Amino acid sequence: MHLTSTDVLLVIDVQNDFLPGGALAVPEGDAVIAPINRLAERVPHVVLTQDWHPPGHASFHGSHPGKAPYDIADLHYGEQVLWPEHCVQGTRGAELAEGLNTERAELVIRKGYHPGIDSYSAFLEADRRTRTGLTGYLAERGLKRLLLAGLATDFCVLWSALDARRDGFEVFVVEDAVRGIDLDGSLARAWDAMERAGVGRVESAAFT
Ligand code: VGL
Ligand code: ZN
Repeated sequence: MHLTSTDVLLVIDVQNDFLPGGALAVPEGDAVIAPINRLAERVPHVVLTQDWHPPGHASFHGSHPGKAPYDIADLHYGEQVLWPEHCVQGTRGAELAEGLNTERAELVIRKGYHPGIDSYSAFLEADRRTRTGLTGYLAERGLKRLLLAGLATDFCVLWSALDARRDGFEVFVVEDAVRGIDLDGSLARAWDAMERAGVGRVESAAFT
């Protein structure tokens, strides 16, 4: 696939807590690092996201007495999966993965920092009203095509891909540079939803 000057590698949540041994480990999560690092040397622009929750965040099961990890809660904006406590601001688990090449990152956008609102998407928070600013940033810089990589395929990558399409970007997910959590079939549903939304799939080897 031919790269152009308006292409961006958008790397979602490659943070210690999502890697093996982390608080919300994604199976094989560390396998995304090598292909992302290769892509980061080739794609003209690189933007990273960082899940960045305050202690006691509404997406943590511990913030809801009687709830267990992966239960569903009814929050003011709708249903929310309750996660183990993860990516707490300032902790080691919230840091970007050690092996991740961040040198070419032009922007690191943090999300999920409002105490009462989660944000899987890099663009629009879970209340579906609060914007992160990323659409404006990309638009103002004339960046048009997004290559998505990172964690997790069926949550933050999925929601970011769908919102990017809604905001008019061309979107490809780099298949070997993402890994999923897969709660009750969520991974297959995610690929399906992305296909229906016009999200393309590509292998990192297509950019060598
Ligand atoms: C994520 C669950 C909770 C993700 C973030 O990065 O996919 N998943 N917070
Ligand atoms: Zn989170």
